[in-house]
Amino acid sequence: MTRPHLLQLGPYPDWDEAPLNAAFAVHRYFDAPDTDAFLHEVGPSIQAIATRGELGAGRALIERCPRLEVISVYGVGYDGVDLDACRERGIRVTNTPDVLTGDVADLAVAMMLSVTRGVIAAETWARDGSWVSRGGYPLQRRAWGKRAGILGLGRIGRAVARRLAGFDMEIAYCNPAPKPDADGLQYVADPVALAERSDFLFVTLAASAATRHIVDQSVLRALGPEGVLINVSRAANIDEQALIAALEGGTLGGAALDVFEGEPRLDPRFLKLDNVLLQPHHASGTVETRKAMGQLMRDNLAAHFAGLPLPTPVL
Ligand code: 8YV
Repeated sequence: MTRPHLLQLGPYPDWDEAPLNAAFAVHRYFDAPDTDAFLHEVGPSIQAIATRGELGAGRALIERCPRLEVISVYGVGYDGVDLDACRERGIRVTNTPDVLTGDVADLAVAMMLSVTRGVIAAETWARDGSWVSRGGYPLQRRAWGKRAGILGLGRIGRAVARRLAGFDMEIAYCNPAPKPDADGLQYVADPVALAERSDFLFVTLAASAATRHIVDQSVLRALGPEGVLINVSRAANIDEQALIAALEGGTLGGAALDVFEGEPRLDPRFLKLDNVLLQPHHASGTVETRKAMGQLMRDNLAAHFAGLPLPTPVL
């Protein structure tokens, strides 16, 4: 039986590459020295695209693949996939929800603790002799018992809230509409109002054109000089220029970020700031979760080509 032709947009761990290569005729876009020439050659044969959350698949690429039937995203976020282009041609889109929720929520909480207790700089203090030469580490800010805001009460936002309940925090959330089953969390209709009543503001919102820069200057101002922003969603949900200005000017207490505009390259101004924790977009990055993501990505592709219902369809 001939294997369907698949365009692979980025690398996967070896444990995913092997089964993908066994089931598909894989064309590695990211290895091509000249992607335009590569697409000219293989584009007409492509029936499936395997991509990752942060890589997506834009209209121009989709248009180069006239036989494309399905795009399978290794990641829960599909904001990088041009859904309109897919709808126009009846191209199916799948993602990997649920399997990564716990790990993303774990890292969000770790980031909160790390930034408010100065865990990274304290480690340097112990390691570089400062403890001996300068004495005890400067006092930090407490996490437990404070007020947390969850911007976006989806699967990941709920998992963050469940974890924070163990920190005896007052937790509120903001969503386009109140959730009927919000586990007793307080609903706040407006992001500025949520930031005003938060010490820690978690951004766990699925990104879309409608949420672009939802965390803007006014939200950052409301969070204030003692407030901390934690983003494990997408950089586009935050006005990064306003964020850097607020961190530089001290009008925002701190930030812990797993996602950046133009990642993996960071705005160099971030590197000069000591009130920001920088993480390399790895919230879903555990062996257990990445294995489950790879499996689900392949299960979706296999179901499509077997004519079966897709396990986790977006479109
Ligand atoms: C990435 C993500 O897919 O789930 C998402 O939307 O952005 C991540 O899980 C992951 O970094 C693999 O590329």
